[in-house]
Amino acid sequence: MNDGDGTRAADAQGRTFGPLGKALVIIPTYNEAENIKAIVGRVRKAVPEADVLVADDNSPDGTGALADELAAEDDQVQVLHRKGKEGLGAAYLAGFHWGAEHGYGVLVEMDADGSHQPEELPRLLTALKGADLVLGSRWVPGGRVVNWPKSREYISRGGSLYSRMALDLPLRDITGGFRAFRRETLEGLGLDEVASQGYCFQVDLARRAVRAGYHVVEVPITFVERELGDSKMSRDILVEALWRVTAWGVGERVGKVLGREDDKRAGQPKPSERAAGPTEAERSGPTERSEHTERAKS
Ligand SMILES: Nc1nc2c(ncn2[C@@H]2O[C@H](COP(=O)(O)OP(=O)(O)OP(=O)(O)O)[C@@H](O)[C@H]2O)c(=O)[nH]1
Ligand SMILES: [Mg+2]
Repeated sequence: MNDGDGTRAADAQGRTFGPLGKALVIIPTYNEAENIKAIVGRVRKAVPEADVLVADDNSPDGTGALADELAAEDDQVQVLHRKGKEGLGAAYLAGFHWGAEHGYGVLVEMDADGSHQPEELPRLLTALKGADLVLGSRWVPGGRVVNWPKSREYISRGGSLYSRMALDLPLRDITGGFRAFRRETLEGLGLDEVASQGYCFQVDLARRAVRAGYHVVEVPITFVERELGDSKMSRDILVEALWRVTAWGVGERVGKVLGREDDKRAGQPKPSERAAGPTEAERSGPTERSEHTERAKS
């Protein structure tokens, strides 16, 4: 991989990746007044070349106004004021659209509460030189969580394990929200159809990226439990994740069975009978096929 100026990089399978454009770190906020200034300051210091977009859902605690103060002092900080609380997924979708419209080549997801450490951003961005999508991962070797009660760890590990099995994904941390996307990757995910809001928004994007054949890399991170402010995690968010992941898993399995029946009727060879590798149509599709095996990098 050419890590120098990043003009061209290749992964272990020999696929080459184009240069990374300018990065936008999107920070969704709802009542993060105690955290917003510190986190934006840390991002600006850790990756001075990147810009920051705070996507605030009209937080009653005045987070949006504090973000405006930061933006007034620093041209590389912008604020997207949204009309009310619509969930993490909607805030990210709005941030992605804003970033694409403004020509950013890399879109980063990061929480405001300090759980995602800005000092780890350079490692994510370096890994993105040889990938379509990089996931900050707690559950690959080298990844860990700090100050989490065991109950929270079980829920998170269980959520990733269930998603991994139900959706047959070769990934370890599927619910995490510290990620770096190439803009072209986001453009290939069909974001207009994404309706998920809470944790399952992250599962949905990971699932779409793997299904589209993108090269997804997990990089170990140290996740630190928030010290200030309140969690927005709720029972509703967990229930939404559970039913959506289950529905996707069932839907995909039914789709596969029906697809096989259609192939038989049309006299097509089954996928297992086909010569190895993607078809010409798949190769020339918008999303160049590649391996998307999990690989931990440090
Ligand atoms: N704009 C916007 N941001 C949100 C919304 N819900 C959560 N967030 C932000 O999304 C990030 C993650 O939310 P958290 O409450 O930390 O959720 P969590 O990390 O799963 O839960 P904890 O580990 O308990 O902190 C934080 O920056 C929140 O402020 C929302 O509805 N709108
Ligand atoms: Mg949090």
